[in-house]
Amino acid sequence: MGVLLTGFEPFGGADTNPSWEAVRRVPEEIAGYRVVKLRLPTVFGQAAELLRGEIARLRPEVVICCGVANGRTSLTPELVAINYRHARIPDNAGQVFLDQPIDPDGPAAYMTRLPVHGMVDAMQAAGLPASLSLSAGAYVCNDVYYALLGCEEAYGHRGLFLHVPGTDVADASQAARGIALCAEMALNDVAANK
Ligand code: PCA
Repeated sequence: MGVLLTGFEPFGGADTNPSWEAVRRVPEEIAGYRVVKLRLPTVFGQAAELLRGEIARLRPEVVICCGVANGRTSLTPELVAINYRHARIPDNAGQVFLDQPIDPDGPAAYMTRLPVHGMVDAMQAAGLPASLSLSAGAYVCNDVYYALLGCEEAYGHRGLFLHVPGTDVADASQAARGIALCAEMALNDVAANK
């Protein structure tokens, strides 16, 4: 297998989610590797479970999960996933979590082992707005990221979360180019460190 890419369904009353609109537009093959795409529900716990199941089934080398972060002014690879849920906006199942751990027995945080600084540089060099983010928040995106990095040892993939900005900052085809660039760099990194 090659790359598993995910985006989210709409949430918070929106009709579309720019993360899924971008993921849909990524080519089906990157650097000779197959690309599989999956749309995740914006639901705490459920999205993470679905993701883990697909990783176990497909055994991809690289997994890049994408979500929208409205208000951001660039494409932002996320360095860190934290063991924390805190959001006033309900998820799509109506759940609200305030000030709680994701996993009471889990580590406080995980950091991606993929080259996020190089990804930012590559996206900028391609003329895309990009910068590093040090927090994926405490809503469903962070929940999925914590699960993604937490199962790397079990399944052997390398994971990254990438937040895309609103479409006023980067339209779907620009965001798709950014995702494809990050995926290519991740695949190269994995191949170089085999
Ligand atoms: N963004 C939300 C969840 C789904 C999405 O696209 C977040 O940043 O947590």
